[in-house]
Amino acid sequence: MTDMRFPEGFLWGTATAAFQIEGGSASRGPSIWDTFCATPGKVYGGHTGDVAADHLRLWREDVRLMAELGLGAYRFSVSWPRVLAGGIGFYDQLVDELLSHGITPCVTLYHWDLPQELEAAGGWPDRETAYAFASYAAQVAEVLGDRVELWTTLNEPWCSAFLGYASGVHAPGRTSPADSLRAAHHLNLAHGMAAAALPARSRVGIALNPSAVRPLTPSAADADAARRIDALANRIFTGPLLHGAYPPDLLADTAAVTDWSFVRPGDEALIHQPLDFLGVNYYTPAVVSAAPDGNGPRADGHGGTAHSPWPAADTVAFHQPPGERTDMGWSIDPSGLYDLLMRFTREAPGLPLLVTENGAAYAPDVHDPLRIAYLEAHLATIHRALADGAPVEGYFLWSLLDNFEWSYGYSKRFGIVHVDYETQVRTPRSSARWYARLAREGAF
Ligand code: IFM
Repeated sequence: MTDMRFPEGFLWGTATAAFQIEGGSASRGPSIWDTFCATPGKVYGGHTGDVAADHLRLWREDVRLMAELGLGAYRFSVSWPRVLAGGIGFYDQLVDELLSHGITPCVTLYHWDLPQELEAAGGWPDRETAYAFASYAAQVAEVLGDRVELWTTLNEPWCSAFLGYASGVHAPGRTSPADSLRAAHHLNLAHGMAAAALPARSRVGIALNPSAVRPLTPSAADADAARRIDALANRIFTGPLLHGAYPPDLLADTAAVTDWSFVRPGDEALIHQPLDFLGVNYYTPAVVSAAPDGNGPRADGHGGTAHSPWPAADTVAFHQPPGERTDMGWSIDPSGLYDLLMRFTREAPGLPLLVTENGAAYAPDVHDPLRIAYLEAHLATIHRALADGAPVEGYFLWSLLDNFEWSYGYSKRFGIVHVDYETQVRTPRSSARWYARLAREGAF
C-alpha cells in the first residue's frame, strides 16, 4: 500500500452504455446503430447490438456483481429508442435495484443511439432533433428524477458529430463536414435544453471526450495545428458550455465549410446552462503537426477512413506517439489526463470534475495485469491533480463488462468483468478484484 489515498466520499464507479450491453433489440425501435450494423462493411464481423452482453435479461446479476465488488456508483445510459417504445420501466427498476444496494446511479441521457426515425427526419444536423431530445429528457426525468441525482446529458458529443457525420466511421455514417458542424451545434443545444428540463434537485453535467492536444515540435506552425484541433475537439463544446460563446478562431477556421448561420440568437446563452460538474472521458492524447501539403497522415485513433473527422483541418497531421499502446492501438500517456483536469480547474474555477470514463482494451484473458497497470497509472495522475487543486469528485471506469465496441464490434474488450458471449457467463478479471480493493480502501 502506498500513500495514494483519495478523499473521503470520492465516487468509485464503472460506466456502460445501453447499446453496448443491453441487447433486447426486439423490444425497442431501431437506432442509427442498428442500421449501421446492418450495413455491410461498417462493423467488424457484421456484429450487432441485438444481444450484446444480454444485460436487459441479466441486469439483476450485473447489479449484484457491482455490489459484491463494493462499487459505489454506476453510470449507465438510457436508450432513447427503448423509451419511445414504452420501455422506460426497465430503467425505473434498474435505479431501484442500484439504490437498494447502496449504488449511486448516474444517468446518461444519450450515448449515441439516436432513434432511426429521427435520423430519417434529418438527424443531429437538424435543429428539430434538439427539441425532440429536450422532450425525451423531460420524459425520463419525470420517471427517474425523484431518485436520480447525477445526470450527464450527452456522452462524447464530439464522436456523435464528427465520427457520425464527417468521417462516417460511426453511425449514421454520413461524410459531410458542414453537417458535422451543424450536428455539433445541435448537440450543444440539446444539452442546454435538456439541462434546463431536469429537476432542480439534479446535479447536471455532460461527459466530453476532450483531447489533450500536443504539437509535435515547438514550431509556430505545429502550435497553430494544435490550436486548430483544440478548437474542433474541445472549445467547440467548452466555448458555449462554459463561456456562452463559440470561439472566434473556430468560426474563422471553418468559414469555408459553413457560415454558422444555424446558430440563432440566444442559442449560445441557452447552451450556457449552469453546470454542476464537468465529465471528462480520457484514453489517450493527440500529437499533431502542420501538414502544409494538406495531406497529412490521420493516425488520430478514430478509425481509418477516406474522410477526415476534422472539418477544414486537412493541413493538420496526426502522429502516433512512441511507447506502449493498448489493444485499440492508443498510446498510453496519463499525463494527458492530468493536463485536462488542470486545464478545466483553471478555466472553470470551482466546477467539480468527474472522470466519467477511463480504461483500456486488452486481450480477453481473465488475468489482466496490463489493465491494472493502465488503471494505476491513470489513478496516480488523478491523485496528483487532486493534490494540485483539481476538484475531482469521482472516477467511472470504462467498463464494467466487455461490450460492443462500436465499429470494432466485440473484437475489443474493455471490461473488468469478462463476458463469454456464447454463454453470457460473467467472470471478474484480476482488475475487478484490484478495483474492488481500491473502492473499499480508498487508496492503493
Ligand atoms: O466504448 C467507448 C464508449 O462508448 C465511449 N467512450 C470510449 C469507449 C472506448 O472506445
